[in-house]
Amino acid sequence: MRFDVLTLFPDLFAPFVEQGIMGRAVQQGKLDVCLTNIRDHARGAHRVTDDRPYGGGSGMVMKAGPIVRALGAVERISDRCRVVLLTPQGRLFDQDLAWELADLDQLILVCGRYEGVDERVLKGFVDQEVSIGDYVLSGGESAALVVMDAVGRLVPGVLGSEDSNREDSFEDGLLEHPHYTRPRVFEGREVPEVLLSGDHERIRVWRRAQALKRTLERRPDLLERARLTEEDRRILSELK
Ligand code: 6GU
Repeated sequence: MRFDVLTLFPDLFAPFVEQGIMGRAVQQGKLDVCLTNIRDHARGAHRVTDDRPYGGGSGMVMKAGPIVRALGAVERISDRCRVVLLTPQGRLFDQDLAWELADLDQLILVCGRYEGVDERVLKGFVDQEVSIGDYVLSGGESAALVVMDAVGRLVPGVLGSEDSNREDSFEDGLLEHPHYTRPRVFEGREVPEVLLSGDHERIRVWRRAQALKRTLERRPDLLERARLTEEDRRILSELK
């Protein structure tokens, strides 16, 4: 899968693209990350990319021209391609949208800066607006990294073992059970006995109950959409 990022700050992306899971996937050719500096498509000696808002008010607005020309310069490798603008006005990003985007061959991420982007970029040049949460960022760059991380790891072959996705938080709509590793006692705190028992069925049931308990306590909203088995419902009614 290919990601294209249109940004005024392409240098911000290097450490994420070069290291960790993403770095390995790029080296293995499973992911491709192409950075376009929007300023390279601005005109005039000063390469201006923003201007004052019509109607007045504080802050600056990103000009349509440089963004639209930058989009025009991006090579389209497939029809299975989507142009996404990162903006707090967008659809809330979640695991369902991550799966949907992971099915594409190419995802073009446009990072807004300043107070916003000229509205005329949205009509005809952008397929979808996406927000990563209800808080204010100073630009879409960190949001683009979040989207690339969440989407990239769903691309086949990017994670070591294919099914590590399935066990992750949110894949069945629940928070994860707690994890422990050595030592068995850390500053007087012991690992739960069940995890040392070697009884795989007991461990499975305990973990599931822990996941349900945490979700009930911390994110009860998730339970309404979670995929629950009969066993899950029995455990939940006991917890309540
Ligand atoms: Cl995608 N961009 C900006 N600027 N702020 C945000 C956001 C995106 N998502 C949440 N806040």
